[in-house]
Amino acid sequence: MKKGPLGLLLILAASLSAGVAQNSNAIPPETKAQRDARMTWWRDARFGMFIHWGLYALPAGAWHGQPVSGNGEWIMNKAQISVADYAALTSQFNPVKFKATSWVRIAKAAGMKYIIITAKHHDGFAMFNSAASPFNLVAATPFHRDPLKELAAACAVEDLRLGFYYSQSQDWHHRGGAGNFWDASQAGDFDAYLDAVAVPQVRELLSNYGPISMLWYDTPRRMTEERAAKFLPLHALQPGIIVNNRLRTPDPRDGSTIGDTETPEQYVPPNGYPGKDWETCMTMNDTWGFKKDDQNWKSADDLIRKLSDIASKGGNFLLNVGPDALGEIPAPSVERLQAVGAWLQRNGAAIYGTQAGPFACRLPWGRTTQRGNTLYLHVWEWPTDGQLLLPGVHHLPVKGAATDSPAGIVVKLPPGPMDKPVSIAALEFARPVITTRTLPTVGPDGRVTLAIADAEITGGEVAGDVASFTNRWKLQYSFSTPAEKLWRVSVEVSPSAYNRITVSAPGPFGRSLTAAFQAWGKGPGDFTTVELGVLALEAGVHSFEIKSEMDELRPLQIRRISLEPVPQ
Ligand code: FHN
Repeated sequence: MKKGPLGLLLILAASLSAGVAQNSNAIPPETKAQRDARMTWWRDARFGMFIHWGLYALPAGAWHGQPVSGNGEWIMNKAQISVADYAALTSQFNPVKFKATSWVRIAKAAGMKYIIITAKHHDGFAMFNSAASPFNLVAATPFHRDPLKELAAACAVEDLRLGFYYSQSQDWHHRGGAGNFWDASQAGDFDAYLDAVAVPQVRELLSNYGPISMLWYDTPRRMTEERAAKFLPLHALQPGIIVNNRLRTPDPRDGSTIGDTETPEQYVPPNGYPGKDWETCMTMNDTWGFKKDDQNWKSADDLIRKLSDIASKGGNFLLNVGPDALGEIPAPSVERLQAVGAWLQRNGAAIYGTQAGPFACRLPWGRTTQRGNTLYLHVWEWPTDGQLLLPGVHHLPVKGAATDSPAGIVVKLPPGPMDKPVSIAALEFARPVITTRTLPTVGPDGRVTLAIADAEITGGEVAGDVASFTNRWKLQYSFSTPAEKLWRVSVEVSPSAYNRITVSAPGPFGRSLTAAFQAWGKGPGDFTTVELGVLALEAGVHSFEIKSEMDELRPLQIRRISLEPVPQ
């Protein structure tokens, strides 16, 4: 990483954890038509259930009576619990309320089409019957049942696809597994661990549970190409399986990796990944694994809008639940899933089997998806005059009331919202809708200028060309650049105090930078240009994000962002 010019305090940090790019699908080599056929069910599905369930549900976020910060499934690491003490939890783990059919029916009623469950997370505990290690639910707990077997049977009955999450690299229990820095008794050879535990367990998972539709690897620390190659032949045990992009560490030369799906975590990429298959995974509160004190639930309305947003960008939504130690999905999760399911019952046509909407720009009133000649308008903000502009569309629908205007057709809607929090209106055209609007790109002055109107805004208020923020905020943009370059990023801002913000552009060369700046203006409307640092961007479409990094109130206004090429 290069350091940019330091007009201000600047820290550059590589951002390679999630959302890494794929460049090929090595598993197995196939034609585009074969790949499309293999991905069809998944592309149509759009909505799946992630389940993080393991021994960590027992401490549920507290150790020796003290709350432990971080995700519930990371408690062994965060509280630096010894291998022996953590393993002792097995004697009390007895999830007698677990009922595979209940879980599968909850997912199905929510409108989810597939389930991905943690077969083994970083704690190394297998939630299935494994001959490769006795540290598993069947051998080591009083429960003695194999929930994955039961889930496979229930999914077959209810016609849901099943996939397994497997932490191939991090394993804090077995000798040699990556990630355990606090208990010397776990030290060992990483390759020996892969050969003795991870590879045999993935083989078991792909051999003993009937049809498995997806394999979801995670945190590929130390997973070189050679090490990844130990797993690749196993995938042939499940012809047609879909594998995510986290088996191998990204290639340091270009950030590429292998696998079928991009995996943005806890965020919706502003422009999706055009031309790629991708899936946002997200928690409903702030943890993946059960934590009894985490009640910071996203609302059902928020989740429905996220599903609409993700579908509008051509992605899937893998929404997490963290069942408790007795084997029950927490009630707040079930309530939210019921609400999403009810909305999908009415509006599923606008989600399942659709493709990304045709608009490159942000639509102020909502989102769109399309299937064939049908364009689905996802109306988030009902227009007070009942009229919606479809910018850049200049042919009228064959079904649906609309008139043409220089900016695009104007659709006439009924007086009030038809549904909440998203109303769907379907327009039928004689051919698929293609818009003429394009993404922001390099202007005649050689710069990329991003206006507030180009942004996806979280946590602020817009008036004219200015967004005002009083607390946590985020601006997301999509833009394209024609050539690989270094760009000096600056922001036109009206600050009132010290601020710290991050700028990131995930992708092969995209990096993140954290910039702290101190600048006082005369208050709102007094703008100054603050330079944030330098980003390296390859040619293509970028998902660019700028957000606050401070919890305290730091009032701020932003007018525009600009990227100026750095002479090289
Ligand atoms: O460390 C894990 C985390 O616990 C969780 O499993 C998520 C889900 O995508 N993945 C890792 C972080 O990227």
